[in-house]
Amino acid sequence: MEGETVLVTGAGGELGHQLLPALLRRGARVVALDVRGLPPERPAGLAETVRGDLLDEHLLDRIFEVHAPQRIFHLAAVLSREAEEHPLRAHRVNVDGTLALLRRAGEAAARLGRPVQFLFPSSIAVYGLPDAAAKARAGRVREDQWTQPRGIYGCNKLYCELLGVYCTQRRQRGGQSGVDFRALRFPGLISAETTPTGGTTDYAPEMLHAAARGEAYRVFVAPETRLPFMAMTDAVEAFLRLAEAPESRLGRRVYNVGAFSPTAAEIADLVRQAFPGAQIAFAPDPARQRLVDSWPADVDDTAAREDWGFAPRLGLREAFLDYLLPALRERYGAGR
Ligand code: VAH
Repeated sequence: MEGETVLVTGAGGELGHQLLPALLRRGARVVALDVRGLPPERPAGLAETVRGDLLDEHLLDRIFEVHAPQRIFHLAAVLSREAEEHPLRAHRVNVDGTLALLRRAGEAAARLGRPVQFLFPSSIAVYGLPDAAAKARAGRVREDQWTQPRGIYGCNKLYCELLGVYCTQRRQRGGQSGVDFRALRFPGLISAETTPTGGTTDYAPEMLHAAARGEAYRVFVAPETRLPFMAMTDAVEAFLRLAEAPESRLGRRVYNVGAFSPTAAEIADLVRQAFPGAQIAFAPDPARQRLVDSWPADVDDTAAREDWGFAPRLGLREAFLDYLLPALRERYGAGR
């Protein structure tokens, strides 16, 4: 990645917060785009920081003309809860925005005479189990199972996966340069450095950060709700490992990745052990419960492990003890 120009959309978000420095450490020339701009603590050394809208055609044209990115990490998205509340805006950002970027990536590849790599954060939201009983029976879900999403965000992500695969297959059939699309179906992600906005897996990081701040928290899913999660550090490492994998190693373009699959009650128990005074109550929200009941309890990530060596470093206890708790105690006060 040394010396390559990499465009990151949604760069001001949670994944971007840790991806940007990781790309800079690999010697990439990073262009960061976010509709809200980047937070003050942005990393030094970015080639350009652009505050702008992915749907601004002229802005995208300028970025591609000036920078001609060789890789794109397309993180910009309206997440699941917000997407349910604003489905049309979710479609415009999640689908129309992705299509606009795919089109320009293909055009840039033709000009460059080499493929432009397009890294896409898909989600376990593309899966749709009909109810909690089917979810329990399904267990660890493979990439080709249960892809009937119940939420608009999952529909958006699944369609964008299909668009990316289509663009890649056109390149491979036609022989001309085009898009090298690669996607990970991320589970819920937990970061010590940032808190999420607009998601449905947010209860896990929100519970943890609230306890570290000494604030009470009401969990919006039932205690028995089980979902796959991973530490943000492992998510960034997986994304970069996929990006750097030789294309010949890829048996597919869309991969599951996971690390641990606790219930919400198990997360609450770990938080209470770390912060004995934590006030955690369960108050399930029916709409959000229906959504999480349609997402798999766990994912089968064998393909990622076998094809390109995916290997998360942190299981549930290590994520808490080695990554999250030390960082949170430093962030919110050593005494907690
Ligand atoms: C969300 N964090 O909650 C995202 C995730 C599995 C869902 O993609 O919307």
